[in-house]
Amino acid sequence: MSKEGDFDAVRKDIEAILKQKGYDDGHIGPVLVRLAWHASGTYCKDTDTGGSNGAGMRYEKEGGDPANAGLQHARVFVEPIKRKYPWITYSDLWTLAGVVAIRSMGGPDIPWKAGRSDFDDDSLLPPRGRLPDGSQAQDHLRHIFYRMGFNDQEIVALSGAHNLGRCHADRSGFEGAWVNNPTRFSNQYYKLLLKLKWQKKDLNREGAPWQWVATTPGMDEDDEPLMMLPTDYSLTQDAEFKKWVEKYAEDQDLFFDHFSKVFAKLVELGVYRDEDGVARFNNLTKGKYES
Ligand code: ZEM
Repeated sequence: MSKEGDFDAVRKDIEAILKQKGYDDGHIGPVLVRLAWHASGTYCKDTDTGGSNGAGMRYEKEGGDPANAGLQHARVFVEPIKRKYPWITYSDLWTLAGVVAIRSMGGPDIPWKAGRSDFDDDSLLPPRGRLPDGSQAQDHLRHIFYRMGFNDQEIVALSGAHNLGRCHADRSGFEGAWVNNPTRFSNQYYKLLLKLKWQKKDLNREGAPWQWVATTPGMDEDDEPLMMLPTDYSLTQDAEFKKWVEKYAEDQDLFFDHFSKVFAKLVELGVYRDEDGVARFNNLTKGKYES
């Protein structure tokens, strides 16, 4: 039996479940990273609501949001760890799982602090519609990520998480992976954005009308092409964003350094710790959702 607060033991147990034969590319790391991101990306700096406190996806109101489709798999994968370490909050577990997964897939170390609190019911959840929509473009990215308090450089660095994992037709409507080795963290996403000849492919699905696709020279004809969301591609169609795409394509160390900082900031959104180290809730408790 591990002692309360032994986060190193939790980290080890998360690492031990990452490889899962029969799930996607044999690895649950990418979907855990997406869980940490969606748990945090509801933050609004103007109202100081949302963010990684609360673990609201346990409730239908947030968990059933179409934007969160597929994340029930991630939550089920980490449930045995919650049962083994009942003292950890879900909001700490989900953010820690993302950080551990990134490191384990060859990514940077990311500073992580414990202390998030879980909601006891669904009365304090942020409204739906705060997460980005992949079928849109750079104006939408700015609208969504400025609301969380990120700048242009941070938007491009965060987007590099799409070096991991894939899209699932039955979750988002989009399909395929961004890179050839989607369980290895690198700056390949930026290189491919600039290098490949991207073409529009119609999907004709609600929320996912089309996406960009391309093949790399080594690929067979019947291999699944690589993909980019309209939002990913828009990073190359905007001078300020493209500048950072080029820097990160050239310099993986710079990308890892910036990604570590921005992911650490992401999982801290809306978290304020009292002197005892426990994060009470932010303005969610003050009924600010009327506006
Ligand atoms: Zn994603 N993301 N994301 N993302 N994301 C998907 C998958 C993954 C956007 C988006 O619409 C989508 C960030 C930002 C943005 C990951 C991490 C992060 C999918 C596919 C979509 C549609 C879902 C599916 O079908 O399963 C948009 C528009 C974004 C705006 C920039 C940020 C920030 C992330 C972390 C820092 C990851 C790891 C995945 C892969 C999940 C998986 O199951 O493999």
